[in-house]
Amino acid sequence: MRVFDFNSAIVRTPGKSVVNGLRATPGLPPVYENVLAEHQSYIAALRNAGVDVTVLDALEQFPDSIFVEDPALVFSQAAVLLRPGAPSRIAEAQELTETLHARFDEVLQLSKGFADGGDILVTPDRILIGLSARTDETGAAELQRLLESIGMRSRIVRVPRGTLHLKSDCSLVDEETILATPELAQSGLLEGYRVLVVPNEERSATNVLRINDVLFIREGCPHTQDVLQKHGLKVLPLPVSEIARIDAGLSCMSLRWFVS
Ligand code: CIR
Repeated sequence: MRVFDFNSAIVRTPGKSVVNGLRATPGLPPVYENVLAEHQSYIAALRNAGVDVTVLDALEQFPDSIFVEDPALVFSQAAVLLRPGAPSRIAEAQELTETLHARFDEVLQLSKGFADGGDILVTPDRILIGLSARTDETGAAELQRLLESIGMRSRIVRVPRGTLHLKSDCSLVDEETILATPELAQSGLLEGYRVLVVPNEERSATNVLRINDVLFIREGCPHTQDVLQKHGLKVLPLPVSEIARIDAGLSCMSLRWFVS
């Protein structure tokens, strides 16, 4: 089984409060109805790719809770409840506890420090844990220890300054290849992987999502699409311009795993 083979996923419906989601730079907030439409097309794309999708109810008290990737990490054999680094998001993990216990025999819990799922890149031979403004050294070391306990190797790396999450700057597209921003590609951090570089003007397209044989990418990024198609990938562009207003991309809207 490949690390991007999935048949199960959890997503969470956006609440109306999503318009107040965190964002690093000022600008227009998203429009609720448009976020909802993007979310629905994302769910449809997951289902078309062969994934059984559980849709959780909206949580109005947590504007960013649509981004279920950040408060947890899931694998076939176990799940990990994380501690998101933004104060407004830390309690989102608790909201997933019941759902994860109902689906996984083993549910581990980060007990100290902070770590966001957006900073965790799963690759075939190791997991990269990015240190960022959301994931600190204590959280990363504790996560590394938890991963070891379930037989998974990881490496802690530093995310370039100003980048929200590790996966804002890179994504796994096949078993050997990572799509990355020019800075991350040159950083030496991805040594051992083949790296495809996102054209600088389309850097917001770096967060892509491989599901089985399809690669979801951000709509309206022709150069990135071209790079990926030339690499032989089957690409599916999806609309994410509304959630991009609150610094989000494609991986953050789901937790994905494979049930045998
Ligand atoms: C945040 O700042 O936490 C949200 N507005 C965006 C989270 C995006 N998460 C992700 O890419 N994993």
